[in-house]
Amino acid sequence: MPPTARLLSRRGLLAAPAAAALTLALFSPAGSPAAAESADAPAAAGCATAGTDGFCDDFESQTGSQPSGRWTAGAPNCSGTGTASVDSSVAHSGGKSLRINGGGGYCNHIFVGTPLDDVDTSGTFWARFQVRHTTPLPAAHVTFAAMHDAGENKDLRMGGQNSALQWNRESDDATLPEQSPNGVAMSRPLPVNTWTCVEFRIDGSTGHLETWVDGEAVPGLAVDGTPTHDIDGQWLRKPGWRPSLTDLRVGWESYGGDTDTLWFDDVAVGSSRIGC
Ligand SMILES: [Ca+2]
Repeated sequence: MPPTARLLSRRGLLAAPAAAALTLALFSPAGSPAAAESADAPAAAGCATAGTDGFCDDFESQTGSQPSGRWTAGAPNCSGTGTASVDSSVAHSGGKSLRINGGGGYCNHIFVGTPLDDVDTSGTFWARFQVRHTTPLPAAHVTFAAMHDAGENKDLRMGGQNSALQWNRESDDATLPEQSPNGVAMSRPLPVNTWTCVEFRIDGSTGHLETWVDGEAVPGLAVDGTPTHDIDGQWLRKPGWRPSLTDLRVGWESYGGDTDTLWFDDVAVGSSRIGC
């Protein structure tokens, strides 16, 4: 509440609802980005308001320490110290989440994945997960989510580089945004020791992609089909990329020596925006 409204409210000159309305009038002009975002993003708590298609998993039905059901833990190519488990002490919803102890170096990677059979990825589909971690994204490249692209038989990866979030296409190592200072500045870090809502939309028919963090679009993490220097210029140099995504994995892969501990919860995919 701005000082004027607070003062009027405290003096009894404005009832609380009127003061709130004044606050909105002063700080939320119609058509502002904040107003548009709140209109676009449905409120969601855990899996309560997930859509009717796709899936949402809050991990509450997991009964053991090893992920089961739709989830399979694995370490492609080689394995080491990375581990995945169901954690009953840290959760975004309910009492359970998925915990990743991510080791440094490629062969200490670990992922927990699910097929994307529930959702049509040939057109637009949406994904949302809650993530919490202990260590700021490092300078070196890391991945904490990946999807298998059957068209390229390679992964589409989400992670970090230069301390900010990034997408990476394994087939040609293109990054989104470009890793120039201007590009990195149009992404953002992933906060530590708090839950962060990550949403993305991918259109398999156009290769377009958008990303939101805590409900806010991240301009550097978007492909719109028109090459933009520092953002999707490098990405679009590969013509005709139309991902055919068959699974969703969360975990940790470190191409330098960086380690992290991460928790994932309320992982959802669907044909419409799920919200946070
Ligand atoms: Ca949970």
